[in-house]
Amino acid sequence: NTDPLKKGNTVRTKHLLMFWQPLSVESWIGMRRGSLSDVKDSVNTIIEDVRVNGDKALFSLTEKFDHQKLSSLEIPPEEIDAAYDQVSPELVQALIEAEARITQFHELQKSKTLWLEEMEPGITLGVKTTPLDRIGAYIPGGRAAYPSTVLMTTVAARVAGVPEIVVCTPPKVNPLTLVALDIAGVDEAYQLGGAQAIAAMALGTETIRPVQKIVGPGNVFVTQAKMMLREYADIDFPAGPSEIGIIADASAEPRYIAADVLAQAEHDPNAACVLVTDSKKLAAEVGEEIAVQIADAPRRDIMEKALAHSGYVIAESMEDATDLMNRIAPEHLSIQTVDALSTLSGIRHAGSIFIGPYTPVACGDYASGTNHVLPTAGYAKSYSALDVNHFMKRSQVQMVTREGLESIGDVIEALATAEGLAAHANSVRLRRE
Ligand code: HSO
Ligand code: ZN
Repeated sequence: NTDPLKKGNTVRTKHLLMFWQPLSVESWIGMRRGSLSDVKDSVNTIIEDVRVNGDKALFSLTEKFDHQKLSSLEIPPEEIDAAYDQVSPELVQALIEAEARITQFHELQKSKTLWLEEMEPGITLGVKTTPLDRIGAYIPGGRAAYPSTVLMTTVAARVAGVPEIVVCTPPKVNPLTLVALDIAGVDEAYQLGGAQAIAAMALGTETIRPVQKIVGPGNVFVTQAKMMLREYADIDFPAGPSEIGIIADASAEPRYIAADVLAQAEHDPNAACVLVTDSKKLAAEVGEEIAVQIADAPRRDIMEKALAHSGYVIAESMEDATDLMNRIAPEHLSIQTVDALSTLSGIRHAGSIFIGPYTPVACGDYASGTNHVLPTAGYAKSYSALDVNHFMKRSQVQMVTREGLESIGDVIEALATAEGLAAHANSVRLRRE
């Protein structure tokens, strides 16, 4: 019934063409990267302003970009208290429940603070794990103002044991975000957005002491600033506009896939969705469903823009589909196949993976407990979802006895001498005498 020549089907078919099109993996990959370097110069100007003028630059840049005359950089604690009166008790409860599940899942990620293992007589090796001292989380404002992101970034740090957790978020902070800051137990919160917030946290100013690592999503300015300031503060990974990849076979439910596509598309005009399937029929049905579901969607405008660079890829087989999906390395991967766990075994690159018909991405966005701060634009090939390990570092430890030194002494002395480092060799030799 999608034949455009049949009477009554014209409108629907027009929608299909507009909203849902065949795509190549190459074009997807090409579209997801880039644009960061376009803002390099303007971000550099902002960074230098903050470096030279400190707080003064933060006030003037906030006036320029956010049109706010701040009286303090810090979000006044009274404002956070007052926010509770502006949100419903049900919403506060929802945040509390989400926080509890996120905490529970992140607790499971903690490794031992110290392990030691005797590798051979007299040679004991191990690893000591320590949380970072001070971290910063960036929480976007504007269209992408998410209280849930406060929980995702800061709970992971708190569970890791980071004693000082700083948040920056653009001024005119939404009351539910303020409540989330309180529930998460954030130590310092600043009403600062954009590249200037990243510069302040990385370089430090009179008011804001520098942090060791900056995490959280952001627009191109924020992400570019994170990349450029890595000399001063480590970062999590580039986290840009949201994406979903769906790998599905003929057994999948098109309505559910369409719903997940639109859930991703409503994030941002630059969000993107790709279905990889061996079923042409499924791809067509998903297109029809998208046309139906988008009709009265509140964020239809944004969705249409996102769908303009979204679509489907027809694979020759499900193995081929898996290979294509690994090349895409999507931020979110939804697996809708008869044997989803066997599909999972072939997947190598994805930020977060959602299995089966009853696991929409929204589960992980809010409340199941997994993190929603994820590498986008194919960065899932080399980075992992935000977790406790992002806030920890590991020191390797060793303890060698006289006996152990005897076992490895000859090897050390030989290699040290070959490298022309006589003092290294001597530090072993004199202990063996
Ligand atoms: N899908 C977004 C997270 C989010 N969704 C927040 C709703 N609120 C990036 O993973
Ligand atoms: Zn989302």
